[in-house]
Amino acid sequence: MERYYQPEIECASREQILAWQNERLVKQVKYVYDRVPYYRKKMEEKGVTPADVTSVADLHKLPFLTKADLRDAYPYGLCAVPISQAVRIQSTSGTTGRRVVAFYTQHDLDLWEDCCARAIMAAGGTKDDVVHVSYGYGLFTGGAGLHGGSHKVGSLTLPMSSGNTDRQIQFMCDLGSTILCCTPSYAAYLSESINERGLKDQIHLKAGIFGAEAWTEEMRRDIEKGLGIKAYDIYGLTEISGPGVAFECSAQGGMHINEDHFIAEIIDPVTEEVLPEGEKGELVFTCITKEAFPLLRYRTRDICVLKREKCACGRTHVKMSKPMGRSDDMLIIKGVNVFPSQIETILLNKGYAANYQLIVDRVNNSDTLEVQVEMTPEMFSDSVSEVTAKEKELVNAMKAMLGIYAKVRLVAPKSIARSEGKAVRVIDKRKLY
Ligand code: DLL
Repeated sequence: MERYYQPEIECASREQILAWQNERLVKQVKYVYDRVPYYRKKMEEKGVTPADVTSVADLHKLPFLTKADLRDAYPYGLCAVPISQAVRIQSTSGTTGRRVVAFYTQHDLDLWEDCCARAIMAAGGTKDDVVHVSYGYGLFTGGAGLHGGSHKVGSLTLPMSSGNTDRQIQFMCDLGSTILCCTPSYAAYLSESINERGLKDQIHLKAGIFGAEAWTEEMRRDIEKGLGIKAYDIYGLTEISGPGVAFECSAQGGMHINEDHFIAEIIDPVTEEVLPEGEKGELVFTCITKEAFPLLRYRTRDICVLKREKCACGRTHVKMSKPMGRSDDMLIIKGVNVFPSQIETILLNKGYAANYQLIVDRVNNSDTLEVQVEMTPEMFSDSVSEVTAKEKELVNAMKAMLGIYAKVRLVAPKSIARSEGKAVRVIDKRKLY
C-alpha cells in the first residue's frame, strides 16, 4: 500500500526532480523524433534536432502540439508504438470535430494508474476504503483511471459508472462507500438526492475526488457540507493520460503535478511566450515517461497558475491552481471576456446551487446572454414580485462583475437537466448560424 504514497518521489528535492526531468526529457525527445514522423517534421520545420535538447532549459526550442495536430494526425499519426504493443485506447467526448484518441501500452497504463493511486492516497485512501467510482467507464478516462488507481491502493473498488442515481445511493448505503469519485456536478446532484431522501446519516463517505470539469470553491463548500466529506480536486486530460496528471492533497490549496512524469510550463496563449512561474497563462505539458502517446509541449488550453511553494503535506511537486477556465471556453459577449466560472461564483455566493445554464445568442447583430438559474426549494416562491426582486439582484451583481447586461431568469427547482458526467453549462446559439 505504501508504494503509492512515494515520499522519495513526491517529496524529492527540486534538484532531484530536475535531474529526473532532464534525463527523461532528453530520452523522450529522441524517442519521439525517431518514432513519430509527424512530430519529427514539426521539429525539422523549426530547425531543431534531438541534440539541441540537453535539459529542461531547452524545452522552449521544441514546437508545440495542439488539438488541431491531434485531429490532423488522427487516428494513428502520433502513436509511437506499433499496434502490437498498444493495449488500450481512451478518447475524449469529441463534441466538435474529430474525437481525440490516445493510446497506451501496458507500461503507460501502469504509470497512469500509479498517478491515480497517488491521488487516492493523498485524499486519505487506504486498502481499508471502499472506493465508489461514479465517473463514466468506457472511452472516457475518468472511470478507468480512478478504477485502476483504487486497485493499486488495494481499496475495495465499486465500478458504478455514472447514472442510475437510486442504485448509486443504495450501494453507497449498503456497501459503506467511503470515497466517492465523480464529476463535481454529479457529486452535487448525488448530495441533493441523498439529502432529499433523508439518507445522509446512512452514508459513510469521508472523502470525494472530483474533477474533469471546472468547479468553484463555493461548490466545494456546498458538496462538503451536503455529504459531510472532504472534497479533493483532481485534474487531467485524455491526451496526457487522463485523471491524475495533478491532484490535491490535504492542504487543498492547488493540485500537485506529477513532475516525475510530466513537465509543466505556462505560456501566454497569444504570443506563445513562456511565462515565469506564478503568472497566469495556458498550461502546457510535456510527457517524459510515455511509450505509446508521448506528447511534447501539448497546449491544454487550460488557464491556470503554477506555484512552487512549501506545502503542508510535504510534497514538493509544483502545484497548479484550479483551471480558471479554458482559453477556448471563454465566451466573448459584446466584446467582453466571460468565463462561466465567474457567473457560478456569483450564484453560489448568493445562496443558489450550481444548477444554471448560460444561453448566448445574437439578436439584431448584438450578442445576448441569458442566465437561467434554478431556485433552491427554500427560495421557491409563487410571488412574482419576490422572484423579480431576486432576478434584479443577480442582474446587478453580474453587471458589476462582468460589465455587461445579462438577462436572468429564475426557474423552478429541478427544471434544468442534471448531468451524470460533465455538466453542460453553456448553450451558444451563435455557433449554429
Ligand atoms: O476530464 C480527465 C479527468 C477525468 C480528469 C476524471 C479528472 C477526473 P478530458 O475529457 O480529456 O479528460 O477533459 C480534459 O477537462 O483540459 C480541463 O479543461 C477539464 N478538467 C479536467 N479536470 C479538471 C479540473 C478528463 N479538476 C479537460 N478542474 C481539461 C477543471 C478540469 N477542469
